[in-house]
Amino acid sequence: MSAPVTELPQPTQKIVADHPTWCPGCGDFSVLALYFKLIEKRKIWHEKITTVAGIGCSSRFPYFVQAHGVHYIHGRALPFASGVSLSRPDLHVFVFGGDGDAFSIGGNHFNHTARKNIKMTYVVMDNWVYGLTKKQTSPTSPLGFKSKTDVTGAVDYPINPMKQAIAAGATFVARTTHTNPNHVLQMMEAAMDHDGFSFVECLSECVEFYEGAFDASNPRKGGVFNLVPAEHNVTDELAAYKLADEAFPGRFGIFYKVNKPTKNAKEASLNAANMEKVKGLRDWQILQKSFDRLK
Ligand SMILES: Cc1ncc(C[n+]2csc(CCOP(=O)(O)OP(=O)(O)O)c2C)c(N)n1
Ligand code: SF4
Ligand SMILES: [Mg+2]
Repeated sequence: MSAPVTELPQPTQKIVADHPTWCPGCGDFSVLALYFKLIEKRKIWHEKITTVAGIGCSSRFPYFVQAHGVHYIHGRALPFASGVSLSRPDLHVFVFGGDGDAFSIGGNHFNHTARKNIKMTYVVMDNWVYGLTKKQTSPTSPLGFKSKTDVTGAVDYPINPMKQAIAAGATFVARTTHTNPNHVLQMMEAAMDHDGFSFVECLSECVEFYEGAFDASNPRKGGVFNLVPAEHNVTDELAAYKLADEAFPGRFGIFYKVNKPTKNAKEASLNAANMEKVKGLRDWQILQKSFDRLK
């Protein structure tokens, strides 16, 4: 098991938003507001949370959180967050980003971080388009979507983030939408409490370049918001995969959740065993032993 994350009675500093620069009406505002709500609700110390992201509109997230975080290289948020998570078991590590960052340039990192079960929460704000670079086809854009890279409509089959997460080995896989704030909060909270790699796909509308993309999932726009059926067994991988296969708007909630040893726990026990072997030695003596082995 990873070391428990420290929660103390009061945050040392209220975490506030630093002038988000998203377009008015962008779904990403909702995710940011609920992140603050989560931090406040759980009374997490300012020093005990890290917010990591890659590049994209959604990935600007850490700029708007006045706490420790990093706006890293496009698609490389997960390797950076892995280092933080493995070296600092006392922190909540949250990663936010877009569908392009997660599944295009960062696609391979997604698979490997999931299979290693590194403890962190990854919220992908999926808007089915590259927003920051002004409307290119993304890996989640549906067939026929007209963009600057597919002027006559997308021809490539989109990926299904939920199926991909389950198949890659993520131990917590959930889906939500920015138009249902209570549900976003619920999913982020459950993800944070999971000891392992937790993935949340959050539909987050790009009102500038893909307006109305998720109307079919929004009851206020005539759509339907269907929860994961109460009888669904979250430990049943095949059942989760079948849920993920439902046509849009599909289901919302926790699709899959299993407990498996994390890489954090495995590394911690390896480190402890190695430290035992060199007990009582000074740093230079340990170094000397390594050099001696090379002789
Ligand atoms: C190495 C590299 N390649 C390409 C880019 C250009 N670029 C910046 S953001 C982005 C895509 C962002 O899309 P997404 O992750 O879906 O985020 P959104 O803006 O939609 O929230 C691209 C291609 C870059 N910054 N770096
Ligand atoms: S371009 Fe789209 S994703 Fe980017 S801030 Fe504007 S509405 Fe949001
Ligand atoms: Mg996007």
